[in-house]
Amino acid sequence: MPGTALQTAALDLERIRADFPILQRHVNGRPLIYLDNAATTQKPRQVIDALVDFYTNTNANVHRGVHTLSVESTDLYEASRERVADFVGARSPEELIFVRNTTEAINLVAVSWGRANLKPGDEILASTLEHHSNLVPWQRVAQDTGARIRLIQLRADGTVDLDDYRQLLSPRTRVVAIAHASNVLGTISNLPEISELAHQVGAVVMADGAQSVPNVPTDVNALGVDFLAFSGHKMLAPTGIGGLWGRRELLEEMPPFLGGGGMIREVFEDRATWAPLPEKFDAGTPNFADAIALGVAVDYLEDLGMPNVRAHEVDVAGYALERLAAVPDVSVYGPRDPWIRTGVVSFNLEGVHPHDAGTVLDEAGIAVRAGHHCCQPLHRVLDVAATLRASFYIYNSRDEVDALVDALNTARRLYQRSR
Ligand code: 7TS
Repeated sequence: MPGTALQTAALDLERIRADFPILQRHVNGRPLIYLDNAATTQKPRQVIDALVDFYTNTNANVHRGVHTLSVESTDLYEASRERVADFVGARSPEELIFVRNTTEAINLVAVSWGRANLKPGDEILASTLEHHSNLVPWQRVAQDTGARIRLIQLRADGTVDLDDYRQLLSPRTRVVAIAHASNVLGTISNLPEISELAHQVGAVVMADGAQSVPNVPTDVNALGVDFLAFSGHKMLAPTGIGGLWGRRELLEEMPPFLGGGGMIREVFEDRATWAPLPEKFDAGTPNFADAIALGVAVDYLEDLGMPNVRAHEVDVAGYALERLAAVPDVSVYGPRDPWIRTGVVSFNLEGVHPHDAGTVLDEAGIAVRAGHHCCQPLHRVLDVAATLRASFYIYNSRDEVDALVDALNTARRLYQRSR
């Protein structure tokens, strides 16, 4: 099953790869093969140039000055909010709060919405495959409020078990915290159905879109969720910027997360009133430079077309699933059908610790992640301490999958000889 040229039906890989300076790098004397995109993606020169251009020509604080640079900076910041809001299908940019990352977005909801709405006896449902970011903030607010967390089980193929979910749902359920896509199994959750069932019992849905917004066309209204969190750094943008989309009525009711400059309407000696959305959640100087670059990243993805991004990912991940299934001693986790998962493929090589296999791959210039990927409850269910994970994005090719398989075969031979 030989790899094919740098071309899939969906994307012009040669052109895309030329946009990513880091792909020219060599690692351990070999051309870099970057397969750790679920951890963070590389940046195209359009995003890097936008940052340099902003700091070179425009830099000024936003919403604070009457001078020209501040007005220009504010206009760019708010224009970016509009583009990012539109990218996830928001009805209005006021529903899009800039945050540092997915983790901060979920903490914002858990603290602000959770403390105002949860009481003893209430239940928070999350699934077994949640990243710690969509579990630990809820555990903390549960401890503070007397609410209780219950985990929805997975089916054998790693998808969220909707029968178990239906059984757990009750009038006590106040919030359902669920990943749109798993960062280990790649499985995509059926959010429209999960949201409809949650709403029937009066619960809100906090969707963790860290692994879906970069890969899958996203429309918050079609998904039916109430909150959606995502990280810019996993979708070509700089680190330190991400988004929280929330339904306007909920965001309006919620108290601010952080207090300080920018989020107030009026301040008195002993109290203050809050600015309207989205400023209510924008305390202190925001990360405007990176927010502006996130808008450029979104433009880059929109130019490619999210359906094409998705089709390319299905092609490369599908090819990886096919090839890995044929490698002796390799077990792949999650479903075989690439259409019900994203470009994340986790696996183990029998008898070889994931960190050792990861080191052999690194010697071949291949970057993958080894570990529990911040999903310890899931790894307990999989009954392994760690896995190897290859995660593909717009610049990865079938040829790189072939190189991964060759390097895994090298690791197998090396460790079989030493056993
Ligand atoms: N949720 C999911 C599903 C994730 O995959 C991650 C990051 C997060 C939340 C947290 O995102 P952050 O930007 O706030 O850190 N996942 C990974 C990963 O799989 N490897 O490194 C980071």
